[in-house]
Amino acid sequence: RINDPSDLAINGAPPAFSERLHVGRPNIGNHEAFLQRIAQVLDNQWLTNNGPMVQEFERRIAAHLGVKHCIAMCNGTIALEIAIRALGLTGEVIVPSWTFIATAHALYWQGITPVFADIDPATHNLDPEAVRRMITPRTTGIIGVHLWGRAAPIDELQSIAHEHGLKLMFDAAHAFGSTYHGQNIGRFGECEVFSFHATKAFNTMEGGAVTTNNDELADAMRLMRNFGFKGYDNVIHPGTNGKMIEACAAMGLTNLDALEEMFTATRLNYGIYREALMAIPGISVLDYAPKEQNSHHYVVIEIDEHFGPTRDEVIAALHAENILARKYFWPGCHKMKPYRDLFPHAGLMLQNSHKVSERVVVLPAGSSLHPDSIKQICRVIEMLYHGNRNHQ
Ligand code: T4K
Repeated sequence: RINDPSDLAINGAPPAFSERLHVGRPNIGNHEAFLQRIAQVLDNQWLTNNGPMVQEFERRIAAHLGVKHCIAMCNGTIALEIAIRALGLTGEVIVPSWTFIATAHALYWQGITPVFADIDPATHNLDPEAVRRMITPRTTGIIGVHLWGRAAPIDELQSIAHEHGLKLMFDAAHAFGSTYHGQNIGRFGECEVFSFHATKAFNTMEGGAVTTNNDELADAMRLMRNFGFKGYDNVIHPGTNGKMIEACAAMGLTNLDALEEMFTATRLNYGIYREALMAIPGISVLDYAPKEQNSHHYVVIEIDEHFGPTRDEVIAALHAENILARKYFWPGCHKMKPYRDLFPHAGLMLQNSHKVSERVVVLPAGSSLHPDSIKQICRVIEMLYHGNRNHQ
């Protein structure tokens, strides 16, 4: 039990947890059902290349989201790259800097310049006014990111795109299970791109998908995902290998069956964290839009000067307890090596991103995390506050 600052590992006590707690612990559905599906894959002797599991997975995802097309892919990054190419984006594309590096890389990898726009510090999502400021004659598109599963300001971004003749798509890597104005994420913009990586609320181990209501775009992406083949021996489009394998689709179908259960657990866990942490001075818990649905998969807190220990000291203290909290997405894409040389002065336009990046801590979560562990993590954070000389 952690009842006093002297019980903390940084003060010489044993760690609060004997095993490491992870931010990205996978949510996993029924093991038996998964193994049965894997047996089916082996019996089928069809392991990849648009097999029956992938086709069923695509049908079920499209129906679940209420969108015409779901094109399953091997991961979210390749799905982003294919969507960007299928949309014909070139020149400059506006993205937030406060996102996982894959959003920027998917553009840069294709010779497109990611132009970083600032965020709204209350939601961590793109600030539409900041997007306007970054438009130049070379801009061809905007990629909004629904960070932490909270929808980007879709209507505002759509108006800007419309006004300036830009293509709008979304990186929905975090947003499976989220809504915007009560409608499922997955059907906005030209297309939306999901990641189903192991660490995501809904996972296929590795995997991703693009969803869209645009028939032509869907056809192009299906070709591009499979080297551009239309039938045997006939390549009609440039392409790559973006295919999802059957084993991943089997995981996806299994997890889809368990979605309600998983999200109920993550929602409850988020609530326990929130209640315990809100009472501690200097800590704020990033909330989710109250009228919208969300997987509540991410527990993101910000630490300000009233807390005492700095954010980095908190991370170090949590790691000493085997609580592997992260500072996603510090320091921001614009400060990562491939981009900081390109945009040495980007920071001037990205002050909210910078401020948030210095404060954020992402805490362990996931449906398998026990509420008692959450209470213990919160006790550690509380004792870090009380242990600070300034508060005694
Ligand atoms: N756009 C956005 C906004 C994204 O967040 C991402 C991915 C993408 C695009 C690209 O989608 P993908 O191409 O990945 O489908 C992880 C994930 O690899 C990445 O998918 C994710 N975002 C990102 C936010 O997190 P790392 O480098 O931080 O992963 P790693 O290995 O440090 O793992 C995170 C934590 O999870 C660790 O504490 C270990 C734990 N973990 C991880 C795995 C894989 C487990 O407990 N079990 C596991 O199976 O990037």
